[in-house]
Amino acid sequence: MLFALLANALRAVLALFGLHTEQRTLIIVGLDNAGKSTLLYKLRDGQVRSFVPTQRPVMEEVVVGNVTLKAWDLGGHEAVRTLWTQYELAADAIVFMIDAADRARLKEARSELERTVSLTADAGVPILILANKQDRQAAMRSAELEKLLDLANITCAESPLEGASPRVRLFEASLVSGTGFMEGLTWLVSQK
Ligand SMILES: Nc1nc2c(ncn2[C@@H]2O[C@H](COP(=O)(O)OP(=O)(O)OP(=O)(O)O)[C@@H](O)[C@H]2O)c(=O)[nH]1
Ligand SMILES: [Mg+2]
Repeated sequence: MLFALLANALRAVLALFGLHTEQRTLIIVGLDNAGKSTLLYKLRDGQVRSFVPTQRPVMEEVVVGNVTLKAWDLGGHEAVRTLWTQYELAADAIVFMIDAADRARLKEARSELERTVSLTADAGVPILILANKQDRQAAMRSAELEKLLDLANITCAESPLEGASPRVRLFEASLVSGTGFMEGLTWLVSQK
């Protein structure tokens, strides 16, 4: 008992100095232009910068709370989407990025989301949907997006027990304004 208390206290102190963190694998997917690379580097450097479209998987280690995430940005163009499955099957957590201002491509995003949710259902991998670009006037808010994505139906086969957290959650975010994404990631790493 005393030993466990001391070990926990030691872990808390080490975490404070960044010396002890739990490691998990995070996969960032979503259509091209959704903001995946922007998220990865915002998490790494705290800044937004511009990128050429991602051609191959890129990994950065980032820390959220006291969890160290090996975060993989897989790229979203059709040609690289073939890689998603193998990475998703090895994921501890997934971020599915959506450009909330792009109505024209929402159907395409929905179909990729549905595939990701069903692929990871057995493993129960938590999925954070980030409805990005909320700084844009055309951005759809969460209520509309949940309806258009048909989120209730996509996840209907796995309704959580009453009071339990759902496995798939949508958060509004803007990487440019710096809003929402950290709340979403904090929820994601709180899921075991
Ligand atoms: N207005 C606005 N633009 C954003 C936001 N986040 C990212 N962008 C812009 O969206 C564009 C695409 O961002 P990327 O991060 O390169 O997108 P990606 O998902 O990595 O795209 P691929 O590598 O092609 O799959 C860039 O011009 C970003 O600056 C945001 O929160 N608001
Ligand atoms: Mg990219």
